Amino acid sequence: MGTIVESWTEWDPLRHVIVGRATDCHIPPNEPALEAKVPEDSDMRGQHGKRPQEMIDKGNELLDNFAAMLEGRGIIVDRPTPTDFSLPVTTPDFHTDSQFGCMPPRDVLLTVGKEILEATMSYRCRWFEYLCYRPLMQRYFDEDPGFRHEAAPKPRLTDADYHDNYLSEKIGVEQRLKWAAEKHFVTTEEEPLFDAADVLRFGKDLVVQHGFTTNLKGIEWLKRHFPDHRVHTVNFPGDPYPIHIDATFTPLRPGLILNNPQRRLPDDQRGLFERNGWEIVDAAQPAHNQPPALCYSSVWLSMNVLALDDKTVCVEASEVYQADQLDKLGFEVVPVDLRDAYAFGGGLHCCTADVRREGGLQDYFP
Ligand code: DAV
Repeated sequence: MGTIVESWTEWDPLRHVIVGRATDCHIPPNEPALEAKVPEDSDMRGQHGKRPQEMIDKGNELLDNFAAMLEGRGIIVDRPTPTDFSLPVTTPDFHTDSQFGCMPPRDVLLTVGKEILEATMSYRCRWFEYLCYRPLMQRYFDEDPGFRHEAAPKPRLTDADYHDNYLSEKIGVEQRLKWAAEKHFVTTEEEPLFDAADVLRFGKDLVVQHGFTTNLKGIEWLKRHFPDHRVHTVNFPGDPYPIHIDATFTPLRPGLILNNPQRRLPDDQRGLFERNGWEIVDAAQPAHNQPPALCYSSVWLSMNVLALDDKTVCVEASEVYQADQLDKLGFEVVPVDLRDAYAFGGGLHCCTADVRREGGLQDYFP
């Protein structure tokens, strides 16, 4: 009863959120999009199958605690309904032997105003992940007469979607950085592709990362889909594995953005922010030298923080340098133990998706 879907930014006061689950999460078999993303020295190379149950239980415990903490602060929390991720995905165009999970709703669901848009995704193993959120979408549809439930066109994900020179275990970081600088990513321009976690919401402006999981056609599709927004394309040439913007570029409040110092926004893409007096500061160093075991993401999940409002930020509890920096920038820092859930698909921003934040549509870059 009484759901309202509406969220325009990453920092307005959070009132209702989805928190993912680690349940039944699988390491999917190899496929082109994964081949390009799994770091060359990763302990995940060559492995697939259901993740160890004790790690899943621990991940769920941390996600449940995070959800309970948010509820304790008066925020409504909903959870996805996992499907059976051991099932294969077969379409007329591709087959893969198992699926992924539903820990990072941020990758799948893009909330813009009163709309929640299901992203195309670009991994075959994540093709059906939206189904985990359909019970919630149906309920929001019934409860909120203003809710717009949208889905981007499902992609075909044939081999034509992937550059085959990325399909090698040994490319080397130097070559990857060269390709990133040339904007040569694993996904081709065959059809529109995007993950929701490549998009940041700044009121009337949407900032979208062009990289492995979002191609230029995907960004063009978003432009046509949101004609009342200004959609800006950014890329971060320092990132050899560019997926998702939320461990790279993190807006915290109007006028302030954290930027990963290894993945700086190029000077020629800073105009929008500089003209409007926004400050882009280097994020603090991560507290860890290595990601946890069986984790896709880099140590920069340190900056994958969740803003509860423009003065309060949830930071992973072991990320002491990031917490200290945010404290000095004037935020109330809420430490959240989540590191043992990183392996299921990310940090505090990844494992959530907005349903409602207070505040209406504003133009921050007039
Ligand atoms: O730095 O590995 C992680 C983003 C997860 N949504 C990284 C990017």
